[in-house]
Amino acid sequence: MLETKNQLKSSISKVDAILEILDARLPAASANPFVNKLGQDKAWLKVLNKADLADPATTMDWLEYFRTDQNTSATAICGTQAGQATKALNECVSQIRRNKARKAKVMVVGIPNTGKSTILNTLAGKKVAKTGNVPAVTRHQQRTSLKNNIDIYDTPGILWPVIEPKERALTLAASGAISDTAIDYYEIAFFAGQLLLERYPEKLLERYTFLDRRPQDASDLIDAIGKARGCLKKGGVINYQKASELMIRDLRSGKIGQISFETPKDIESTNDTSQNN
Ligand SMILES: Nc1nc2c(ncn2[C@@H]2O[C@H](COP(=O)(O)OP(=O)(O)OP(=O)(O)O)[C@@H](O)[C@H]2O)c(=O)[nH]1
Ligand SMILES: [Mg+2]
Repeated sequence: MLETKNQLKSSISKVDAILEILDARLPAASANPFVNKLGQDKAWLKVLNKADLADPATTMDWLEYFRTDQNTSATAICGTQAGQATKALNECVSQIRRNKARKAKVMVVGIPNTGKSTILNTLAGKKVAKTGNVPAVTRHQQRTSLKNNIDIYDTPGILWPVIEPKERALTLAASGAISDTAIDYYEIAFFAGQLLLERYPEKLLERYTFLDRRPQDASDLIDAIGKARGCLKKGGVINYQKASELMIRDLRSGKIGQISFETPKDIESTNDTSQNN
């Protein structure tokens, strides 16, 4: 971990610009606090990727929050869309003060599974980096030369050793940024289920048509999914692990709809609470 951090610190010092790839569904929880402290003198663009999976209205609120409250450049994209990825890269490169004859060096950073390598492939117009829907696919830094005199560097996603508070760890786990073996599936599904019931109950009813009413709580929801989808153990007992996996898979793939796990208001209320304590 320390080695990765030191490597990153030294790599960042050698580039002109940073594309910080966040998950649009969780732009605060997916921001690495360590990365934010590095390279403050660099051109910097926050990219809210996977915007196709996030609630569009909440993404607009996040962009407003970053641009206005944080005075930071930010954009939202779907990393597989060439037009959107190129626009983000150009926005980032345009911030660099350089002699145009010199190559611009841009580094893509972020936590695991936010879509860094996908964006790189989209920008390159061919598969130059391995991608996958599990964390820690990229193992080494990799340079790719793009058009317009730009060199882009893909990096392995990094997390920090202790993720606190627990809610943040669960948000990251629900999105797929933390390995599925790190936290109990039922706990992730329970957390995600509560969030869905509070914020997107209508989407749940649309996806799970077998629900004839809004479930009382997340355990009621997981129970209903287990029964309807035949996640049963011997003797007809519900297999909660399987039912949880099923729900999380639906959530991650967007089958429940465009879902944002957090809003700027959540951050403001967390800040207010910590200031009052
Ligand atoms: N729906 C959607 N999926 C995306 C988008 N960008 C990437 N993905 C998917 O997200 C998963 C992770 O993508 P990667 O590009 O491997 O992520 P990474 O940030 O390089 O991950 P590490 O190398 O593990 O740090 C893959 O299944 C991609 O297909 C996007 O904009 N929308
Ligand atoms: Mg990668």
